[in-house]
Amino acid sequence: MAEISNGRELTRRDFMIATAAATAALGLAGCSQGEGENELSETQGPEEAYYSEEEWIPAACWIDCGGRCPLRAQVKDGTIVRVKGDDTHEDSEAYPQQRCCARGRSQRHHILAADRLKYPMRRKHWLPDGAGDNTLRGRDEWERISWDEATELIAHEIDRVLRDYGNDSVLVTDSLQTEPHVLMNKLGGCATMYMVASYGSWQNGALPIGTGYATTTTCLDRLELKKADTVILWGVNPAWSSGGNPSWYLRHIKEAGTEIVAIDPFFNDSYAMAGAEWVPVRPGTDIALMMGMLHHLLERDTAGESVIDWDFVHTYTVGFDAECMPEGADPDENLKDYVLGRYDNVPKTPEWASEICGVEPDRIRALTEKLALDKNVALLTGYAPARTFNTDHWPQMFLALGAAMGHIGKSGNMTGIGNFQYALNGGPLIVDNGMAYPDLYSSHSSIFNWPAAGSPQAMEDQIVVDSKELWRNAIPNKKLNDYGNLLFNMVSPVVERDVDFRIIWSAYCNIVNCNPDPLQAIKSLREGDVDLIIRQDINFTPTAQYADIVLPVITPWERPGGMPEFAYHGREAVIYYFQVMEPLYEAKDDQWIIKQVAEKLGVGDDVFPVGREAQEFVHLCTSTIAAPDGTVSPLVTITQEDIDSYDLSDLEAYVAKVGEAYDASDPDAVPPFEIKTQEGQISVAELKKSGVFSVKREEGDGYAFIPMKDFVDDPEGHPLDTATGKIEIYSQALADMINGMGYSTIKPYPTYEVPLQGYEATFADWKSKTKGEFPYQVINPHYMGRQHSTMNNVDWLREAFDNPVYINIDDAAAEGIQDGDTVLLTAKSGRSIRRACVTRRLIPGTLAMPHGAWLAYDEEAAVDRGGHDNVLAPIESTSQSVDAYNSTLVNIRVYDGEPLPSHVEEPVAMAPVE
Ligand SMILES: Nc1nc2c(c(=O)[nH]1)N[C@H]1C(S)=C(S)[C@@H](COP(=O)(O)OP(=O)(O)OC[C@H]3O[C@@H](n4cnc5c(=O)[nH]c(N)nc54)[C@H](O)[C@@H]3O)O[C@H]1N2
Ligand SMILES: Nc1nc2c(c(=O)[nH]1)N[C@H]1C(S)=C(S)[C@@H](COP(=O)(O)OP(=O)(O)OC[C@H]3O[C@@H](n4cnc5c(=O)[nH]c(N)nc54)[C@H](O)[C@@H]3O)O[C@H]1N2
Ligand code: SF4
Ligand SMILES: [Mo]
Repeated sequence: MAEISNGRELTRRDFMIATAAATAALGLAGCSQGEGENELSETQGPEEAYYSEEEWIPAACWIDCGGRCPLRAQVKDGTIVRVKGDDTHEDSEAYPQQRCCARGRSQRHHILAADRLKYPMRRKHWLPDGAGDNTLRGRDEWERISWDEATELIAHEIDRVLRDYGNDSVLVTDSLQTEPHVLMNKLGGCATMYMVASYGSWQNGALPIGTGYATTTTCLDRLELKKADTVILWGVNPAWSSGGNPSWYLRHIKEAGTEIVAIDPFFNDSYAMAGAEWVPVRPGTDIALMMGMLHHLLERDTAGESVIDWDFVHTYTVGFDAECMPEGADPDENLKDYVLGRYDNVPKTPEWASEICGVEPDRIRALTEKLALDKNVALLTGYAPARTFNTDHWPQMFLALGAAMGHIGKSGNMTGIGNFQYALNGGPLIVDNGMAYPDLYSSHSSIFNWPAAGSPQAMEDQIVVDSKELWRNAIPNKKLNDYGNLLFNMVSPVVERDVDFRIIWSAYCNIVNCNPDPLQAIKSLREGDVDLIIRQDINFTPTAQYADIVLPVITPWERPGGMPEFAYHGREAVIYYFQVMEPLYEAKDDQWIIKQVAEKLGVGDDVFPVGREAQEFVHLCTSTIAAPDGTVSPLVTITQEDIDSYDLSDLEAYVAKVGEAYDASDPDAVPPFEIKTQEGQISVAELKKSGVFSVKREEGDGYAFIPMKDFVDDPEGHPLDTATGKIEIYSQALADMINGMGYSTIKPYPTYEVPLQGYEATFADWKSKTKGEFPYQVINPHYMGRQHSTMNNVDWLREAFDNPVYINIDDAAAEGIQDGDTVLLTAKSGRSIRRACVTRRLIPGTLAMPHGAWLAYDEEAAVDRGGHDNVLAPIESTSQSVDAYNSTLVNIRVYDGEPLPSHVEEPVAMAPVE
């Protein structure tokens, strides 16, 4: 077992290069960064390693950042001495290197960190059979236990709870199929979770109106984006939240002479890099802004100007005006008349919009010029603006604005999502990394392919809970407002159900950290009847800290390699990685853990019948490349020699078993996987050597992607998947779905709803504009220095990216706050302290608190010292129950307690068992 502690082998030079590059490229001017001499200077390693020709081995970067970049690790005597990015070929626009970001370059400091979980641990006052003291969760002592004890205790508890309470009492807390789901499904099923965290109101607001919520289906590809005259970036920040190549694509778009406009409360680093014109807008007010723009256009239209593409509107949409209503709908329920104020006597003029959104009326009018009919315009947004209360009409209003000017379905035009995975480069995957298991088909996520993913429970019967319902209702009241399975868009009218969660089994999602109101979560966990919380994790994250049994897991650096679970690396590249080090301490593979528990439960050893080595082989065989016409063929050439080089005995046995059940007469049945040679584009040896395969792109290569082009070219032949076959600016399906959930109700067409927590709610009196108790709106930009909570422990990243709260310079002056002051933020749900970064890059009245820092709650002082965004975030729900982090209401003042040190000097939670 390799014993490597934090930073031991790192050189000062490593550190200097990484931080200098990162801060130079992305640091915000005017903010205090860490000042201390870095600790790593004591840890001199072999300086010559930097220059040596030691072999570079392809290594994984796997976190949920939206990217998948190939890393290359230099290994010496079993230790990673350096990490670099893709330099396998010259960099060019047609054939870019798949470059990694500062987080990828810092993975060593994540994996080799001193706070790695080392051994299985059990909370001292936890006892089996529900007999322990749960009030001590998060403040108890820990003791080291053996794997045998840990898995025995878990098996005992699962067996007991299944017998006494049934399958619905075991909650596995991730919305994807994780390893614990696989076992629970074999045991008859379990309750699972749905995250309303990510896509905001695009998640359920997009499909019913005829668009999508993914970049792959709604964004132009990177070469098509260059054909736009204007790109409107509406709340997107690839420089921070889409690492890898997207920022570079943005640079090419800029260099093509494209005008770039940014509509955002925050002048982020992407806009700065692209030299964008910034239109500062208040959080959660974009619908009002869009309505103000549309009102101006309608007025000019009435005056006889040709500013609206009525042909487009009437051919491709329903509900925009009384002339194109869907059958059966009241013509007096259309967007145009609503915006003109015919229903509520409130014309949604630029002046009306300005009072809400903060953009001056003339600027709102001028903004419409950017979308002019005779221009190619890309209206490109992300999820952040829709992660606010009462924004169910965001996608619909956005589509309406794009449709009004016909910026849909044509070369150089789009109205859609272009952030996160595949940012600024939409379109179906050209190369795809296949799947890990041979018997079920899914092109994107092999997690869904795990055996027994389908449980004996019918999907409609499975209990699915979102985090807000879990903490505020299901645990304390044993009641659940059940509205079906949102993940699969299987929403049904709400019914109240009794629930009694006795075991929470949590791998991956950091549930105590990344969901609103962790203080309510902790209260529920201490006071409710959950008998056991199991946490599998890499570091001692907040979810581990509040658990009962903690299990250390290995990372993709420490287990047999292969291809990543998700093909997020963009449509043009696939990557391959190796195991680059031995597992640290007693950390184990998630699949190994599940097998041990399964064995103790007598389920047999076939929970994961195909091991990692064979899973890697299946990935290689099933990875594909698409021709420009969409025809798919194998990507990797597999020779008999390749087959012989793998131990495939488990795969052979499994395939034989699956094959027995295959019914060739069933047209839906997938033929059994065959272990055979195949001809592809790259050999296994070549792929393994470089760790990456990319497709060269050029204008006219046939891979151009224009969302909705088929529909716009031939609306009859290629109708959209909606009730009317058109873009539904009036969507009964949307309204029915959301109204059925039982929170607030919406109309079938876009209206402006005053948000539960939004700009208006910052006032005690709106008319006189008298501010209330919580006068500021907080947003949570996804932060360069970590990926959600992951890597918050990394010293390099902490030093490169301090973790302040950003405040506008005028607000700071009004509050008596200086740059670097420690400030206290107070919201309805909790309090947090941070150092202030005073900036001109934020609209007044808004604060930006980077997302994902770990909760470090001081119970005595009732304050979080970790800079944790969710301590402030509201646990309430409106309409589709989006987690509404991006307009959390707070007040801010200089903190009168101990000032905070810089981020790199802040303590990292350490597993107490050494
Ligand atoms: N480094 C890093 N990268 C990540 C992640 C991470 O945690 N760290 N998380 C990944 C995940 S899972 C996701 S879902 C994506 C998230 O990525 P996004 O959904 O794009 O979210 P953010 O990066 O938070 O915000 C993008 C921009 O929207 C702006 N914004 C916020 N609220 C509003 C609003 O109301 N109106 C307007 N117009 N703009 C607004 C912010 O100021 C910011 O400039 O990022 C992914 N990438
Ligand atoms: N306030 C606020 N909250 C937010 C957001 C926001 O903008 N503001 N954004 C939201 C968004 S968009 C999202 S997607 C969610 C994300 O929420 P989460 O998915 O909960 O966030 P992560 O930090 O990615 O959690 C991943 C966890 O999995 C662990 N992990 C990584 N690899 C492995 C592995 O191989 N095995 C095991 N067992 N564990 C592993 C990591 O250590 C980490 O603890 O957060 C949401 N929360
Ligand atoms: S963008 Fe994501 S996958 Fe790529 S190096 Fe950064 S953290 Fe890793
Ligand atoms: Mo997300």
